[in-house]
Amino acid sequence: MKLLITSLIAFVFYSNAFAQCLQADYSFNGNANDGSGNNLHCITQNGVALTSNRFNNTNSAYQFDGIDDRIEFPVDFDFPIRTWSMWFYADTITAVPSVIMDNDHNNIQFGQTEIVLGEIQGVKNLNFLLGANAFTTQINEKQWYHIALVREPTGSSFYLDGCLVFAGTDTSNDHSIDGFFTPALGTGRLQNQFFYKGKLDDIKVYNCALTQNDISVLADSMCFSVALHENLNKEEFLVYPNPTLGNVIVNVKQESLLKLYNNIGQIIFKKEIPIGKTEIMIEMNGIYFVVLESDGKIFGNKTIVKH
Ligand SMILES: [Ca+2]
Ligand SMILES: [Ca+2]
Repeated sequence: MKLLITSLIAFVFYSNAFAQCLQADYSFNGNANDGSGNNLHCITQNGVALTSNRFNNTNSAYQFDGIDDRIEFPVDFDFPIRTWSMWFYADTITAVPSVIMDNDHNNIQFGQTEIVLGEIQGVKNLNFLLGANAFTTQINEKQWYHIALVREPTGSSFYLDGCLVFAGTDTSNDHSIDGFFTPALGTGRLQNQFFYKGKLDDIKVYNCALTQNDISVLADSMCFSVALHENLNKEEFLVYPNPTLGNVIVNVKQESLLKLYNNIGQIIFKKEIPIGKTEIMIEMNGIYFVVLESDGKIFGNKTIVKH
């Protein structure tokens, strides 16, 4: 099998090992319904409108106007072990904070969960909050990002574009003394201020703690600290020649999902491959990362160079 890599290949669906703990799944493809089977459908409010997603597919994400738009969840997902995963694209980030998601009220048992944007002295920031674990990192307007928050009884972990950016050990379950019992997207816990202007998509809530590798799968963005330093099962597959002039043979011992990333962590190619040899062609010179997944888990990765 010979595959010519020229552009992004259409994404394929495959089952993830962590799918069994998915509690709510909002693809925002045409509506705000929950696709997990639990029927936890969201309610859109004040004109929040369907828009294009990160692949430029129409009616596949929601646009918030920054004035009064919000999307309400039917329940508060107050799980002692939980993961939130989502994509966002902020049109503007200003000195007035804007809230992507706020799950915080006086009866919540396992801590508030908040994702807040704000500008301080010209720097645009993304703020994660889970209980009293907090982390701030600089981001850009008008760019899609994947974020994930993981809460465990021992602490919380925050991920940006598939990479762990913060691990906190606070277990105080901090929360506010007011707020709605059902969380919302696009506004703060009182749901009348801090409105978000931008897009949101693919909101997923799990009642388990996803791992770094799980989140790399969701983010379709290899974390380089994993790609370069984690010693995975490198004998499970062969990749040659390396360096290469263009053709690369990938030889695997199990059916796999092959992903090829460029040197800034963007996925440029994704394909299910059978047991044995698959030949791929790389056109552009550069450094690439071949990542193999099976059942939603990364089992190997290698760096290759195209001259
Ligand atoms: Ca509106
Ligand atoms: Ca979508």
